Amino acid sequence: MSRIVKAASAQMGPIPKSQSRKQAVSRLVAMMREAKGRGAELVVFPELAFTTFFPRWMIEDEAELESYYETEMPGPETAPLFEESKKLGVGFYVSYAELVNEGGRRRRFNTSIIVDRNGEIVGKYRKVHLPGHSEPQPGRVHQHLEKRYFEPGNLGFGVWRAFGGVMGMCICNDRRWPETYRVMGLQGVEMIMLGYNTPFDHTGHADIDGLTSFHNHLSMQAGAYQNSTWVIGTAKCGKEEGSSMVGQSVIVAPSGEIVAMAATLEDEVITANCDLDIGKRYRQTIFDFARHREPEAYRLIVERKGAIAPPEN
Ligand code: CDV
Repeated sequence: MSRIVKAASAQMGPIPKSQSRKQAVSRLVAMMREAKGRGAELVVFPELAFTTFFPRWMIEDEAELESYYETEMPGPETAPLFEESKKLGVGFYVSYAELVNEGGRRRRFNTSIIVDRNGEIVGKYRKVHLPGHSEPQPGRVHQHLEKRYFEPGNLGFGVWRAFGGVMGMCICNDRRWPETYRVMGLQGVEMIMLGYNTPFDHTGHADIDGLTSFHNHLSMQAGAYQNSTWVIGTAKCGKEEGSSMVGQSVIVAPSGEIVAMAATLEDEVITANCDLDIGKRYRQTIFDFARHREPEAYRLIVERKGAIAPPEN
């Protein structure tokens, strides 16, 4: 018997600085309704989906900076999304800037959650791989100050039983790192959800930046295939406050094939029927971890006891 998750990726066009949370949430609600109309039970929204991508600016005024963070989830302005989720019976993934009192101090994380079809939070993740810098870089038109505004996530890469399968999540830059997928793969993940904000000028090197779209898909397709999992990657894209960001949100099958892709740089919903048992076939054959992985060999390499030194002659 196949296990189908009817899933959607709800890509967002730019959120201008002047746009309120309320307006951003109403865009998300509209896309959730559209996804439901197309039969979806799960919608994946972008990274930092309630505000503009504020790490592109050096913000010295603390009150202004903190205005981009959520201190509760749901809060008064984000609650309509949870209410709609419950009303429609549609779950979702969303990412937001989190401000929390933890361990006796104020802490800031780039966070995502999985919400079930009853509008209840079932999983929480905090971004591990923070790109960019902690100090503004001279000569850059747009900064990328995630290392200033967030600390690395402290929740690991968990998985959760939801939507009839084993669900995992990560956020944006995490998608480029094989460890992200593998840690979840070792826990039997069947679907990984992620959101991203990826400017086309992120390294400042034309040869690398020119491959932004290719590397976006390459990372997710490789992660999906090598870990026998569905991957749903959702962009916030288009020209936001002068910064151009990649779109091409995708739903990737465990084969590594893209089965749905956004065609615009605006708010756009794409859907696919994701059969979780496709992943099972890959996990039982080419990527049967128990039969084919060689943890002892990996350990030796990591400890530099073997396999690194070239032969004597
Ligand atoms: N928001 C991100 O994490 N963006 C990074 C860029 C800066 C490289 C990404 O990996 O897409």
